[in-house]
Amino acid sequence: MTTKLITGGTVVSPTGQSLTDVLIEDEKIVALLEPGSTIVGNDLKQSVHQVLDATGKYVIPGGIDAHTHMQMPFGGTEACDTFETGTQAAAWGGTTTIIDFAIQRYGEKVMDGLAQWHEKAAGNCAIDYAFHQIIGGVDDDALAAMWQLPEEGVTSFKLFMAYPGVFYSDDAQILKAMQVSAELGLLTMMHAENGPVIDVLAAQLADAGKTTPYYHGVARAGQMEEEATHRAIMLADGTGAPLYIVHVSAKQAVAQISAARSRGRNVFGETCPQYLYLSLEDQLGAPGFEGAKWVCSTPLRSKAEQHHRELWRGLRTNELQLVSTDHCPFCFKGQKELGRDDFRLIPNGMGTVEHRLDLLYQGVVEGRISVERWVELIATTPARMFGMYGKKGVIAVGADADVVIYDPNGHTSIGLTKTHHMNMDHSSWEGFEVDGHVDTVISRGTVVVENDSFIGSKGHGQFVKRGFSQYLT
Ligand code: DUC
Ligand code: ZN
Ligand code: ZN
Repeated sequence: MTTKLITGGTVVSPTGQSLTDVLIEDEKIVALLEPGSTIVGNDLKQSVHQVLDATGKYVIPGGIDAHTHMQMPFGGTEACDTFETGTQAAAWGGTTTIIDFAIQRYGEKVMDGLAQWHEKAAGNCAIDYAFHQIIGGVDDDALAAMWQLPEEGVTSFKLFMAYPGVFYSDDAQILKAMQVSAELGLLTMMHAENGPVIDVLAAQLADAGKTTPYYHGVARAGQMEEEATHRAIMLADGTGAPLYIVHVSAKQAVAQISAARSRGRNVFGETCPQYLYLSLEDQLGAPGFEGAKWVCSTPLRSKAEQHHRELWRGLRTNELQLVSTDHCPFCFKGQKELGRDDFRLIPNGMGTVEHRLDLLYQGVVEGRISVERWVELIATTPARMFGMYGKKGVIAVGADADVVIYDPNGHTSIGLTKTHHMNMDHSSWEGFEVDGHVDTVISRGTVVVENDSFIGSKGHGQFVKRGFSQYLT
């Protein structure tokens, strides 16, 4: 038995904060104590194996990134973080659980795709991990296989209204998958962009010689996200399926989600740090081919159109419920470069898994969200949304000891030669200077990051079998 005491810190939950000491025994939190309490002995600091001083710091539940793509084959190449490098980078940034996407494509078996993802991840992760299932080919076989997912601990699946010929599902396929979702209580996650229309617009731009990364953002117009979000909501409405819209970037999509929620529908929305800070003008429009670093879908949107403001507002008012990263990193050399002559060939995705807590904390620094809401967005709601609450997402007796000691007075300089542990040859966040610092990260009772060093190990992370979403019961 190993015991640890986190002392002097302020424990933050979505409902408040208080000076509380946290006692950990092996992998679990076993007591929350008033500082100085003698209820479990007069000399607790002397009798535990390790004391972690959190004076002046926040003590928060470990972050849960509910949307990552480690070593995902995509865009003619493969996302360059492995489960090993990606989960280490996540740990550096205070994330102690990721939910990655297992993949099934047209003609493939769902259970084979899931088994393949287990093979990739098992024994390689520094932190705990769970899976969603991408259904990239909705056929009778896939529909039948969906019934087995809950017992595998996979209670959510992603469909794509974009990427024809790759992961795309047409409306009839979406309807059928949603019927299963409604019956089973599986959460339908939707990539909501009108792919067939986007592909025509992209071809027209390329034919007109508009081939730079900027036109990726032009082709994937806001109307295409708005329309697909609306259509997904209507299909969910008709079938009764619970719906979760991933990587929302357009303010019009927020309005669609918000309207559905006001009608009492089980519709949820996630956004990502890139949509809160980066833009079509500044990043996709960077000189030369530089903008390729920020080609992702949904795309970065126009600064002038005030999407950032509306997304922050949505996060504050609970029109959007959580912030994930859609971490899907590609190196510039040899990967992003595939599209040097044609933006359509640039692999879609960027890397953020390491920086989500810090980037969101800027919302607290700038007065956009409260510190309690920060914790809710990065840890507690992901746990509740994806069936892990109690074990994850909360500092409470009986919960896994996934804990971050966060220094609000610290500072983090992000950049390739500064803070950067993802397996990428560039940082999507180069030059970002942020207030706040992840000091200590504990994963199931083991300190994995301390004193600006990673001291965890490959294989410490375990697969988390998830239950059904707490928002649906
Ligand atoms: N969008 C991306 O940018 N990358 C991975 C898949 C996706 O939907
Ligand atoms: Zn997507
Ligand atoms: Zn994604």
